Amino acid sequence: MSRKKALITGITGQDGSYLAEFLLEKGYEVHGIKRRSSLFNTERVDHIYQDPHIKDPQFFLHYGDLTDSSNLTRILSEIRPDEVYNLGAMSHVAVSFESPEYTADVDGMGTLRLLEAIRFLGMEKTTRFYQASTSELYGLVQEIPQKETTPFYPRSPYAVAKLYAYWITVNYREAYGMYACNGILFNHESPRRGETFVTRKITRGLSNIAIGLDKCLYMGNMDSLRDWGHAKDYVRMQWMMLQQDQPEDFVIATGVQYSVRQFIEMSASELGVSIRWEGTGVDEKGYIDAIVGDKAPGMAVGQNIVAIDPRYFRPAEVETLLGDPSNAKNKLGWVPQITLQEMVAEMVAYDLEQAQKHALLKKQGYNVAVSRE
Ligand code: NDP
Ligand code: GDR
Repeated sequence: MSRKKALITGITGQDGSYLAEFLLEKGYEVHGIKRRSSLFNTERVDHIYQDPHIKDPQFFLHYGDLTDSSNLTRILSEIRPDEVYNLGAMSHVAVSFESPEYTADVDGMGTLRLLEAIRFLGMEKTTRFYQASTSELYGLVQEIPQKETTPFYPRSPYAVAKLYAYWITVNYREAYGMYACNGILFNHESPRRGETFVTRKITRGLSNIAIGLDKCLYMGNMDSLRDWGHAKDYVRMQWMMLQQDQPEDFVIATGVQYSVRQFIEMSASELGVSIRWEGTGVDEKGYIDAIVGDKAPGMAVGQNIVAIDPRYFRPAEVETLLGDPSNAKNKLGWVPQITLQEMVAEMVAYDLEQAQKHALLKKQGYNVAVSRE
């Protein structure tokens, strides 16, 4: 039997890289779309890259973009994949307020372009389609916990674009009998998470502070509540959703919720740093909120390491998200295997190692800049 072929948009991102690994292990021929950039942008998949000159390669990258219909149509017609995973997106909620039109084009219209290309090529009955939908659709939550039937109330240009993508996926399923479905995924993280999402910003920032590469972590709303899982567990579910007899949309979550503040505490504790919160206000300079410092060699006792910078507040915030994954559990037998504690430990270990490498270079006299956002 010939190998199954999968096409992943967003393969260079967090989920795309884990999904590519997962599908290669399952024996798939894996194709991914990468964007042209002025610097290499394949760091997350370099370890699974295969030289196209070797015999029988199973991993292929194609230049492309979700804003380019003819490019998508050509790639699809060349590969004729059994499964398409649409993970590509401008995925940062705060940035979507800065670039709303681009976000709508990539995240909303991009999904339509892919679906329409599949239909145009006459592949709507043979190619299965997964859409990376999001808990951000619930935005201003109408029900706790959120499940597949909870009404949507998006709160950002990102979420509004993803709402279009959600419904156009449902529409192509109903109108053309396509096997197309939405995974409504709650936040999921890993050491491969982009550095400006809150969890990675925290584990990386605190690791840098712990060894003296930086002084302070500047945060936005630390009271927002999220249901955080591990990306590895969530990509397994993306694949499972395309292996059913009938297409169906599923919520993927852990069913447990923590605040950003608690995530900071867990990460600090993993680094052996004790945190004492001093206040909750915000002044015009950004209120210094946490005072710390023992054990960590790069910190002074009593050093202020966490401050609020109102620049990180969003024009409209999603205060609380908590998913109910019971449908995925009952119908597909999916349960997350990695706990939040284990994930925090993995992320901190990774970021501490990176920080130590930087510190070593600095000690050797190299000019090391620690970028933050
Ligand atoms: P990332 O931001 O890590 O990855 C996004 C990917 O999309 C990258 O490969 C990026 O390429 C690519 N991309 C961006 N713009 C375009 C474009 N115009 N054309 C083609 N590709 C593009 O996101 P995640 O891996 O975390 O998330 C994967 C998907 O799941 C996204 O759609 C996200 O919105 C959604 N999602 C994520 C959740 C999470 O908690 N992680 C939860 C729910 C949904 P490049 O590397 O060049 O930037
Ligand atoms: P989110 O993730 O917006 O939920 O979207 P993010 O990690 O960016 O924010 C989570 C919460 O933390 C608060 N926050 C901060 N966030 C960032 N990035 N930086 C800060 O300094 C900061 N301080 C506080 C935010 O206000 C927010 O409440 C992610 C993305 O992966 C989406 O693509 C995906 O759809 C959803 O998760 C589910």
